[in-house]
Amino acid sequence: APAGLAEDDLKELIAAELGAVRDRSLGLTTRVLDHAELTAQVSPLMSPLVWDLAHVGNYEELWLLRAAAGIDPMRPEIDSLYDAFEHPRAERPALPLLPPDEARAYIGTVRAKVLDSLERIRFREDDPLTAGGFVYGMVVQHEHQHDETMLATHQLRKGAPALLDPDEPVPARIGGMFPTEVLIEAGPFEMGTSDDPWAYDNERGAHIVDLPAYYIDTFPVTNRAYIAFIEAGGYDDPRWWDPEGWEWRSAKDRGAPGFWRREGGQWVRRRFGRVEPVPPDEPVQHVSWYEADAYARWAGKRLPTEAEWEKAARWDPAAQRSRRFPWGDAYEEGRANLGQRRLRPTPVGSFPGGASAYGVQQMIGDVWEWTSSDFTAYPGFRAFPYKEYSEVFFGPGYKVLRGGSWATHPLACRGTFRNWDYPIRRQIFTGFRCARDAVEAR
Ligand code: AVJ
Ligand code: FE
Repeated sequence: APAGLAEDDLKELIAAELGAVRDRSLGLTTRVLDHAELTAQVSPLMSPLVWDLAHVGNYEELWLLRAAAGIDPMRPEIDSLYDAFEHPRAERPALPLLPPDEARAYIGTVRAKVLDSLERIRFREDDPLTAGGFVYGMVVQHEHQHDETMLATHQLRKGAPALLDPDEPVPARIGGMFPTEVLIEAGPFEMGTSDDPWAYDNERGAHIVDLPAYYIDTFPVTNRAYIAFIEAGGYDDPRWWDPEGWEWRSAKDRGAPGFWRREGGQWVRRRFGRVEPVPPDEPVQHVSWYEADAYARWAGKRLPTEAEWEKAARWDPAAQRSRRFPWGDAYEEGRANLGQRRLRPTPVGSFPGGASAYGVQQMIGDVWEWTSSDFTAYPGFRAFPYKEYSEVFFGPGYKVLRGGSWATHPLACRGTFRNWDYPIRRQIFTGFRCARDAVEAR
């Protein structure tokens, strides 16, 4: 977290993180795929990878060169190509996009000018754009978010595997007997943030929310548990489904999470070009909100609200304050599966050291978790620095996801971070956990 750093140290951190995220982006694009694959569209849901690559550079030019440093546009004629609002994803392959070598040269030139201007710029506490290095943090996070999107494109792509799974080992197991759910007592907690320097507008500001008591699952729902739902006929019983979810399920006769199929009497899944048996202890991935909602009803539970998720993750009842991460305020390696250290979620129980004050585990990393909540503005919300990051998406169409996935970088993840998507979507790295009402003894 950049809070409290001297300006020079903050600039050093920013330069290092800009370098690291670019290395990640190139490792998902020009280093592993040829011209044809970079310019192809693998699904109408996704951009050609070469679009993401030039888009992150164009966004960096807009915010770090033009807005922050006052430098004239380099190539104003390409702005509209990379404006996500002018051209929906389905249209992007038909645009006269920069070819891969030109895209790489363009983003490299932008980057060189950014590093040059970073030395001269002053971060001013009275200027919200540069205070605490905010706009630089925004651009670093933006590129990491697109890298996660690019991983979803890789997952959808056909053909020989392009990505190597670093497959970092998980910490050694300690203990091992955990309750299946945890009681969160009734009472107020602080939701959102007013002082996280790189938080997005939609996470601000901190406000008190009072919740009745509830139970929340210790872990995300596993493949083993989800297979029990499938085998109990869960996909064939409209009692469990939201009416719109039943329609979604029926339109294509869906009967399992994305990328799964039945082979030789067992469930297998395609993962980045390789087929493997579905690992029973991993959190289920690639489920839509409708599938999560149906499972929860079948299990006699429900999805947690966004506030319930955040209280279980962040509130420390002894200290009467909210933490930035479940385990504390600082990001620490070895407490969560984040940052593409593996190409998969880890089995439940892999990170007991990442538990929240209440003992809820793996809330950060592994899989994005669907909540029952629509994506809406917090009290006193003000769009900053532009309406198209969050504000235009507020409303009943989108459901909130929390916690980040194995593909989310630690800089784009924290207990307050809010993600959102349509309830039918499951190409992203989504899972869920369940909750239920509790009636407290008097
Ligand atoms: C926050 C993941 C929904 O990918 O649409 C990227 C992030 N915003 N470029 C998205 C984003 C602008 C956004 N999500
Ligand atoms: Fe973007």
